[in-house]
Amino acid sequence: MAVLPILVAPHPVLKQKAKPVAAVDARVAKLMDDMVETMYAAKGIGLAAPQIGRSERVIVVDVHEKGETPNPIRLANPEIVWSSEEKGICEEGCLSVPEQYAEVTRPLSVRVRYLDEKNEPREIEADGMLATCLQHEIDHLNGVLFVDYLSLLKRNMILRKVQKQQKASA
Ligand code: GNR
Ligand code: NI
Repeated sequence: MAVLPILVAPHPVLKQKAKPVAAVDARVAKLMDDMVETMYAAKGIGLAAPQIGRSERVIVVDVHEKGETPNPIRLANPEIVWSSEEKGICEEGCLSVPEQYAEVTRPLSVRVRYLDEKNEPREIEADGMLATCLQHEIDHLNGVLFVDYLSLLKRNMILRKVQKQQKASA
C-alpha cells in the first residue's frame, strides 16, 4: 500500500467528471487500498480517486469514531439510487480545500449502489455523517467541491485563502 499526495483546489483534475471502472480487478482493488491508506494518513473520513489525480469513479469512506474499530468501505461506480426529502446542515471540510469549513445542506439519508472490492454489487443505506460523506465523495467524481454549494462571495474567499496558504508553504 502507498500514501499518495492529495491534490489541492483549483487543480483541473478536481473539476473533471471521472470515468466509471469497467470492473473491480486487482488494479482497482490496489487503488482502493492505496486510497484507504492515504485517507488514514491525512486523517480524513473519505477520499475520492480524483483527489489523488486519478479520474476514476472510486471512493473510500470510514466514519468510525476515535477508539472504535476502523471500518473502511471501498466503493466503485457509486450511484445514489434514493435520497430523503428531509435535508440537514453539516459543517464540511475537504482534504483538497485544506483547513476551510462551511455549512452545506444535503439530504439526511441516501441509498447508494456500488461495486465492492470483490466486484460484487452492493447497496448501502446511510444517514448521519456517513450519508454526508458519501454525497461529498460522489460529488468529487462529478467535479463538484463543497464550496460549489456556497455563494460566489464565500467560495472565492475560501479559494483565495487556500491559494495563499499553498503559495506560503510552497
Ligand atoms: O475528512 C473529511 N471530512 C469531512 C467532514 C465533513 C463533510 C465531509 C468530509 S469529507 C473530508 C475528506 C475529503 O475531502 N473527502 O473528499
Ligand atoms: Ni473532499
